[in-house]
Amino acid sequence: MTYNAVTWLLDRNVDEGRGGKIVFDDTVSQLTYGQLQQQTRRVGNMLRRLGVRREERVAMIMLDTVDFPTVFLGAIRAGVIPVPLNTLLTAEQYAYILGDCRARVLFVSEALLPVVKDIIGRMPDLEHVVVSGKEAHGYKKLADEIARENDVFTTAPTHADEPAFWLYSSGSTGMPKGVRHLHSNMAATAETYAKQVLGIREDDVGLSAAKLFFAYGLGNALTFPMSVGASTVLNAERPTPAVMFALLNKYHPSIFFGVPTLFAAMLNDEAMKGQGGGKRLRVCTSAGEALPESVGNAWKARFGVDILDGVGSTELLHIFLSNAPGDIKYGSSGRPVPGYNVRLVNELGADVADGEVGELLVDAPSAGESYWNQRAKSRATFEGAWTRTGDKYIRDSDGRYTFCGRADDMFKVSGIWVSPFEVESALITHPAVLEAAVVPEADPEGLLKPKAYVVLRPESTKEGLHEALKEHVKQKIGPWKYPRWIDVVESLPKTATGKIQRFKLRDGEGA
Ligand code: 3SK
Repeated sequence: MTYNAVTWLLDRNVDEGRGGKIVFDDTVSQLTYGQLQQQTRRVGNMLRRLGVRREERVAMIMLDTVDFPTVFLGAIRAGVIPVPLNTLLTAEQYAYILGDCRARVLFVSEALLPVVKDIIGRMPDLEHVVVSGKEAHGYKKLADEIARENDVFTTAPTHADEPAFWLYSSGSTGMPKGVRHLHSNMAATAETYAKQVLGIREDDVGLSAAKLFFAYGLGNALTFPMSVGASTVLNAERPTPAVMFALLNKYHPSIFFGVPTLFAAMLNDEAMKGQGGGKRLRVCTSAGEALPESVGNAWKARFGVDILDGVGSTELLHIFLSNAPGDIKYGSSGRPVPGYNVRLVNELGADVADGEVGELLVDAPSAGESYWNQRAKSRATFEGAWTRTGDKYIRDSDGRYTFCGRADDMFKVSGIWVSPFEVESALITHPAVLEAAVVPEADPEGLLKPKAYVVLRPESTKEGLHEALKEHVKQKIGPWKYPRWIDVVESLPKTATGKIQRFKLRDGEGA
């Protein structure tokens, strides 16, 4: 039995009569489901003409415009593997990944070409560069290449269990790893989280702050709307509060997919104080890092809608633990998404009881198959049906899960576990603190104690701050957990998905 993700995501919408409906609007161009179907068939023909064969990889360094879904879905239709990459990497990081995945074609947005120009000549497998934009700068221009083709194309007879696309996961250590996702994985995230938690429906209009190259953004802005024939606004710009408020007020999306730092920045932005969330907004989602309770409450008070905080991973493609409409507890990641089973285990692999900290393992219908060319890391992460997340969680007697930090970020003070996350959560309840990161630091005796890096709110002063913060934490969570040292910094080092990179602070390179 063959199964190609594009038949389910795209062709089904045309077959069901939505060919004339706009699916993507990037504020400059729009695409209907019917136009996208034609364009992806042309991309399939183009890839064949360029000599790309099934299962070979094509890299995408592309901004969120209508060209992204055209290339991504066109490649999948042809059985070719698209590898969307973070648009904020350095030339050397791109060189590593292009070499690792042996990309035959690079699709790149014109604005990002300067970053990769100098490495193109030294990628042994790379044969073509196709530029999305007005000028091709000596390479192939995407619009011209597509225009040369016709839209008759036989979709590759792929299998549901066959890799469809790769996403690179930037763990806390080592080089990024290519996670191989299967044709059936997109439908798995849509049928579970999108339909059963978000209740996504055909009349929804989505807006995602997370870009399409992130697993979170790919689900939010491509898989989920297309799974029900809905529409999405794409944003090629940096998601600043001003940009997001402008899009909310112009397009009135019904679902806004954000991240904690953005929600906090939007709430704190003085220039945008009177701005609303748009007249259709019915729900917001948050992922990437735990959403502080104070941000969830302030957002609900100002915009009248809840933020559903959840947690997902690149390895599992989207969210597997989430709060749900009518079942929200800010500060908690919620409950397992229907269709996902979770366990909390100790160092011996035994299940822990409610109220005890354990590592979170997930049995997921959307799990990646493996990391490309990384047997040891694949074995350590994908253990049969279970995927190890490396996240420490605690489950309360109501079945809700609360994040306690990364497995490798926890540390002991006087023999007692300290979760950096708990100390950070206490710090950001102080009115002077916008963001905080906590890492272990050895005292003169060589014993570990918490050290904090804090970003202050614009109006705060440093006078008396250190003592005030220490006292605040002692009061909130107990005397041994307070940070013995506090550094005030401009910003915290974070991954592309917004997770604090504590290992950089531990190694002294990030602040
Ligand atoms: O960081 C997350 O929580 C997340 C959520 C959905 C998909 C991917 C990721 C990394």
